[in-house]
Amino acid sequence: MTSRPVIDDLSSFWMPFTANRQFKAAPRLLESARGMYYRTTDGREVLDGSAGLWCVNAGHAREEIVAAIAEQAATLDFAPTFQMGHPLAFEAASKIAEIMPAGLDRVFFTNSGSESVDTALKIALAYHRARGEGQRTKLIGRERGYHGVGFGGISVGGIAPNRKAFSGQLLPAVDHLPHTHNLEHNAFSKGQPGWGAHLADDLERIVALHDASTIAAVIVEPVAGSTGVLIPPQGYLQRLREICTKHGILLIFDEVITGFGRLGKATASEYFGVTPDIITMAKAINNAAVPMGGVAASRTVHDTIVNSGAPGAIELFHGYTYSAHPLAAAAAIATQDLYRREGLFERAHSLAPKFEAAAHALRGEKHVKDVRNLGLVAGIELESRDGAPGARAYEVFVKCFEAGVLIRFTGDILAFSPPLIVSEEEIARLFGTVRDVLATVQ
Ligand code: PXG
Repeated sequence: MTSRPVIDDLSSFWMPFTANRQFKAAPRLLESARGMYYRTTDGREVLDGSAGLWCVNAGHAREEIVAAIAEQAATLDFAPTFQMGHPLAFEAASKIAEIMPAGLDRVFFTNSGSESVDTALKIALAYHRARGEGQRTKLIGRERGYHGVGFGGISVGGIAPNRKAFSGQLLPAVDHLPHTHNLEHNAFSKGQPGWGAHLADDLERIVALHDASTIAAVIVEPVAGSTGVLIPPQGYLQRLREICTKHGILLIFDEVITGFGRLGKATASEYFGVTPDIITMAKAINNAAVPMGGVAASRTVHDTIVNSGAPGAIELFHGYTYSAHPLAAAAAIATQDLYRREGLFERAHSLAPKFEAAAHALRGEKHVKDVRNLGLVAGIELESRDGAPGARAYEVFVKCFEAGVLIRFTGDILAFSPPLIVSEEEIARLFGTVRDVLATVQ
């Protein structure tokens, strides 16, 4: 592969969720990728311990996906899906529907997780209105929840810095459940922690405060990823489901990170045996080869909305120019076929115990105050430096990258989510590198 000259003007690209000035002073640039590895512009190989941003679950540049996109680009580059259609849109939706929990087989396509969240929240409001309970408008999120960056997503989300600058214009009818993170009770839990199911009961308090007749939906990540890998306590999601059902509130699982094999099943819903009314998805839907997201709604939700419109009327005033874009749809079909053919969800399931052992082997290393994990996700929480939260994890991240391993961090929590094709040797290298780096960090 020919190397392009490294661009020397980095000023025009305003980078997302990045310390722009810090990055541009010492950039980290990726040039190509294959399988488990990135290659940097200075020719170094980097083991991908984060599946890009939790999204390249089948590994990079998979031939089948590349070929499907190339062929589609030459055959039908774009087709509208407003009052028009193209076959791959329907095929992609059917393939996704096949692996969703029973009954959640109506799929709306978006281009990102943020759009999926806004779509799901709007569907929840439209559903209640269609069934004559249009006063159900309140949306309940959770502290430390991440639901993307749209106004809906940051409103139900629970990350202070994501809300602060925009706080004057967040959605007004929102409340939040408490988060479930508690190291006093749950530090170094392997898999689901035992303590904390009762935190779901706070939904009863919220219902008592606002009255169920005003609440449309509860949205949570089954496993919170971006705020530092928060694993739900045993019984917690079941309890949320029961309370929602009791009060006629829709339950939305934001599976943007947990979908498509991350926990060793197609969805976290399947993994936990808890079925929500709506699932949002995005990352890994098509191996991140073309931007795409989706929302799977139950037939009840879908049919209530679609059957409520007058014949010939548009039932849901919502959609994106690129909903089910042909290249994204082609990539989704090829990716879903690949996941199935290679048994990648099962592979994640069978690797999970080894991944867990490798992560927990870092217990006792300098600065480590918690290790937590589920499926092929792990979080390692570090003690923060006095007066400089996040600085230590950032240093670990940079040093790991220099040592040839890409991880993620948020605050002082390191996050691990390799592609599902990762080998046992690569798992060992991933955590081994972090161990070596931790020993060098103050
Ligand atoms: N919901 C969840 C649960 C997410 O994790 C989004 C929605 C938004 O998706 P988009 O496609 O709009 O970014 C996300 C995204 C990280 C990291 O390293 C996590 C995300 C994005 C970028 C980085 O934790 N999550």
